[in-house]
Order: sequence, then structure tokens, then C-alpha cells
Amino acid sequence: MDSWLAPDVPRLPGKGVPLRLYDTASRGLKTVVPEPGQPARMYVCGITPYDATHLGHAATMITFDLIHRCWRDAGCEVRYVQNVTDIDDPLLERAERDGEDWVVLGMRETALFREDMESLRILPPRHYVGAVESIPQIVEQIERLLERGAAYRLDDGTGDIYFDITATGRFGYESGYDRELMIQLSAERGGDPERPGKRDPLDPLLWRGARPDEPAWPASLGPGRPGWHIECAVIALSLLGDQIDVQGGGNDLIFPHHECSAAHAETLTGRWPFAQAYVHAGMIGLDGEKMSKSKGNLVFVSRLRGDQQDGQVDPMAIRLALMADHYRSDRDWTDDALKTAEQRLARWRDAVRQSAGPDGATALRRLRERLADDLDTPGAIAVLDRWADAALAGEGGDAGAPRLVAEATDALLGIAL
Ligand code: 5CA
Ligand code: ZN
Repeated sequence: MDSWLAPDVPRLPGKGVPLRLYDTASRGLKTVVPEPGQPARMYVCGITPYDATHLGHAATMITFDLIHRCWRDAGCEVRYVQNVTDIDDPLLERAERDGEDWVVLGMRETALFREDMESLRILPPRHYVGAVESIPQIVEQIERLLERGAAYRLDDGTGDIYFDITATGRFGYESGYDRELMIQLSAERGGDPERPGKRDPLDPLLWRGARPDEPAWPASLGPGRPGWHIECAVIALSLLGDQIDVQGGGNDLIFPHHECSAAHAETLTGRWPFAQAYVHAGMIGLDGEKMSKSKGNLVFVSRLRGDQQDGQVDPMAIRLALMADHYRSDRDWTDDALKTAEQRLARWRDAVRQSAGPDGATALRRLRERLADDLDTPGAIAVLDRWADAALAGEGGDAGAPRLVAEATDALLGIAL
């Protein structure tokens, strides 16, 4: 699948510092740097394209964009892969509801997502990969799981194949959740703990046998379509290798999605852990409720950008508003947050148009330190606010500072001034 166009990233003097990130699995901060001479490898769970990109998706994509930018600034080559779940129940249900072809729906929303990503200056993944185009590799890996006894076929004539969660002996390490919570979340998030005939209620679906009126692909396993967790495990393994540095997504994916995809990958490779760090962004909500397609309480990036009548908002202000609080906090989108970001952006723009300001190298060093500390964007914003206030007050005599600060804001925060 095509990715989107890369924005320019100014080159900054010196080098960024090693990045520390909160890892869900070890429940603590970790320095996440690749082995010397190796690229940094990141897999981020992308959209299920049945509706337009909302501010929750945008916030999550911005979070991983900041990691991408920090690594590059620290001199690492970055291999970044993102998927599109272009076949799954929610897509089929929406297409059915609207009397639309599910392929057309998926293509249209994916195209809109790419435009939104470009407008927000998100660096594109090197590989942007759909589930459908990955079916041959997914089938191959499910066959290997069956051969090893880590997968089994339900004997109810459906052709459905499940993963045995006891295969790694480590199931549960990533989320750290107790069994009761796992069962509850599995039921809420696409699993089927109530289904009879499974070895364990938490066993996730690997392959759904063909049903009448549902798309299915011919395969050695019998015609059908892939389950959700195996999709991400296989795409990551085939493009990034056995182990990766960051597995990312929103915190709604901690369980069952990332738990199961890690267990699939670890069973296939025999290596643990699948990811050095499991990094999760907080949920963006509206009026105290998680923003989600199923709840319908969405604010779309494209609508704010003015593609559709509701007035135009600078995408840089959207980006800045979503970075005003720490990425791990669940938080609400508010009109006030957007207004504050618009005012801040205007002030920063005025400041970098001054003929001089306080020492630019110091501002750059502080900005790098704040971001390397688990992406402390509120701290990074405070550094820039202080610099801008001083520059606008006529303090400091560094004639190179306005330009350096503008370039650092662009390269590290993805905000073009
Ligand atoms: N296709 C799967 C991942 S393989 C999926 O979860 N798709 S999604 O369209 O529902 O979400 C896309 C990405 O945005 C995921 O990383 C998800 O965790 C994140 N996300 C979804 N809703 C929100 C929200 N309200 N706030 C922050 N991030 C969100
Ligand atoms: Zn995923």
C-alpha cells in the first residue's frame, strides 16, 4: 500500500540524547535505543478504515512521530512499519449499514487518513501495509503455528482456527492484567470468551472460516480471512525481523491486541520479548467519554482542517493542542485547548520572526532533554514558551537563535512555524 509524502525535517546541530520511554510490560521507564549499528525498529497499529481520522487517532500517530523524530535526531536510522486493518468485522458492518462496498469504504477512508497525516506533518512509515495484501504470509505463519501444536481448529464445521495461549508460557506479561479483567476486555474488544469448544476462553481467533455473504480468500487452511492479532504479528515479523524496539498504539490495545500479537510472534520466533518496549498513548475523549467510532462522539481532523464546512483550523494548532498534555494521559479534547494552542502558535511565530533572542543552543539542549524524557511535551512546550516570552521582550542577543529555535520546533515537535 502507498504511504504518504514526507515533510522536510531540518537538520539540527549536534545530536539528540538517548530516548527513555515508559514500557507497559515492565511498568517502568526504559532507555530504548537500538543495538550499535542497527536501525531502530518500530511497529505502530494503524487504523481500521471505516470512518475518518479522529483526534484520538491523530494524537496516537503524533506520539509515535515524536519517537521517530527523537531517534532520527539521535542519529539512528529508523525502520517504521504501520498497518491498515483493511478487513475486519467493524469495516464489514459499516459497509453493510451504509449499503457500500467494503473495499471502496476502506480505500476512501485510508486516502483521507493519508491526507490528514500529511497535514499534521507526520513522518510516513517506510512500509504502510494492509491486512489483505498480507494474507499469503499470514496463512503461512498460521500453518506453522498449527504444525507446532500452538493452534487448533474448532471441530464445529466453521473452519475457524484459534491460538492456544499456553504456547509461550508467558501469556499476560505484557498487560499484567488479572484473568477477570482479561476476560472482560476480550469480550469488549473483539474477542469471544463465551464461545464453546475453545481450549481456553481467552484463546484468540487466527483464521475465520468462510461464511456466506462475507469476503473470504482461498487458502491451504480452507477459505477464510485472518484474525486481528496475527495480522499485526506477521506484518511486523516479515518487515522488521524477530524482535523490535517499540510496539505502539493507543492504550485500548494493551489487551488483548498487543498481548496476543506478542504471544503469536514469540511462539513463531522462539524469542522473547517481541518488543523492547510496549508504548501506549492515552485515549482522547470528548465530554469524558473515549472518542470512538462505535460511540459516534468524534471530532474529525479533516473537518477541523476545513475540508468540510466547519471553518478552518491550522493543522499545526491541532498538533500543538494534542501535545499540550503528556501522551500517556487519557484526556479530553476541548475548544479551549484548541484556542490556547492557536494563541501559543501565533506567539511562537512572532518570536521566531524577531531579529534576535536568548541563546538558541541552550533552548535546543533543553528541548532535546525534555523530549527524551518519555516525550515530555508539556516540558518541551514550556521551554519554547519561556524562550518566546524572552525573545518578544527583547531579551538576548543571539541573532541565530530565532532560526535555530524554529528549526528545532519543526524537526523535534513537527510544528512548522
Ligand atoms: N486497526 C486497529 C489496530 S491494528 C485499530 O485499533 N484501529 S483504530 O482505527 O481503532 O485505531 C487506530 C489507532 O488509534 C490505534 O493505535 C488505536 O489504539 C488508536 N486510537 C483509537 N481511538 C483512540 C482514541 N480515542 N484516543 C487515542 N488513540 C486512539
Ligand atoms: Zn495492530
